[in-house]
Order: sequence, then C-alpha cells, then structure tokens
Amino acid sequence: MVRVSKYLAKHLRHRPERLGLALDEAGWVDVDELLAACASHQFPITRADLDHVVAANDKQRFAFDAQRRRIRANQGHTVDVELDLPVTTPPDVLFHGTVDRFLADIRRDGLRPMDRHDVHLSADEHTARRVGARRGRPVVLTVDAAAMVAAGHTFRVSANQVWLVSAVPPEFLR
Ligand code: HQG
Repeated sequence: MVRVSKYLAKHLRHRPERLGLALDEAGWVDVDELLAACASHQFPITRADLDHVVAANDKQRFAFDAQRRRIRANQGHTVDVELDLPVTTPPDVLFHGTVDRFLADIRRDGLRPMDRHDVHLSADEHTARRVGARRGRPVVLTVDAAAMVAAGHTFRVSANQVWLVSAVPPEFLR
C-alpha cells in the first residue's frame, strides 16, 4: 500500500512523463491509461488495489472524479496544474512543520513554496509535527492566518485538508 501510494504520488504529482502520461490542466489522468502505463513499466496495479489505496490512504492523497474514471493527487504537485480549489477562510491559526536548519532562512524570507505550488499548512499542530519529522527533529511554526486574511492573502484547502497559500511573509510567523 505504501509502495503503491509513493509510486502514484511520484507520477501524479511530479513525473507523469516518466510513465508516458500527460495530466490535464487540473491534474487528472484517465484511470485505465494510468493502470496500463503502470503495467507497462513493470509496476502492475489492479483496479481493486487502486480503489483501496485511494480509499484507505492515510492522508487521502488521491481522489477519483465523480464518475470514477479519472484520478488525481489532491495536492503536493511540482508539475504545473491548476486544481481549481475555491478561496476559503482558514482557521485563525495554522501550523507548519519544518526543521531547525531552515529556520534562519524562514525568519528572513518567510515560508516559500520551494519546488511545490504552494506552502503547505495544517490546521492541527500534530500533523505539522509529523510533516517536520520527515526531515529530522521537527520544529512547528505558528501562522497567524487571521492576520494574513486581513492583509489580503488568499487560502485554499485541498480535498485532504491541507491548507495552501502562495507564501507566508515572516511577520505572520511565530
Ligand atoms: C522549507 C508531504 C528555507 C519548508 C507533507 C519545508 C506535506 C524553507 C521545505 C507536504 C523556506 C519544503 C509538503 C525558506 C519553506 N527557506 N526553507 N524560505 N520556506 N522552507 O516537501 O511542507 O506525504 O515542499 O519548511 O506531509 O515539508 O508527500 O514541503 O521543510 O503535506 O503527501 O522547505 O508533503 O505530504 O519541503 O511538505 P516540501 P513540506 P506527502
């Protein structure tokens, strides 16, 4: 399950061309095409496996469209996609998990999306801690989302509850 999830994340967020796939402008790809491409790249996935990964994924990383004919990653892309998520008012406070070695740069430049489209923020501290822990001892930053909204920044939330914003200037971080 983790292997399949990682394989899908790699190709649905970052390198679809490696499987000979093209995502549409909103990040969708036809399920039958995806499964055929996986099979022809020595990574066969059955439709039942795929359904299971989408339904049971710990972070709900993927979603089918209403007809269950297309699939996309809910967030985290580095390829150019427009997810068409509506602007949404966030909770007053959001969290970002990172590590010590980035703090000096973050204090100076704020949070930047780096290779992804947006900065990824969590509504709960626990999730942010887990995100930071991917890189070492986690440090959790608090984002004054209410003040950002008041200052005109716009937030979106992915289908799997990741809050997305294009940047967080340093004055909104603690
Ligand atoms: C850091 C995973 C220097 C930032 C997670 C982070 C998440 C800066 C890294 C999702 C910086 C970027 C995203 C600045 C930010 N100077 N470093 N100005 N601004 N950074 O992976 O948020 O499991 O692109 O703190 O759970 O760590 O893949 O972002 O450490 O939801 O589904 O630059 O990826 O989800 O790293 O993680 P990332 P992230 P999945």
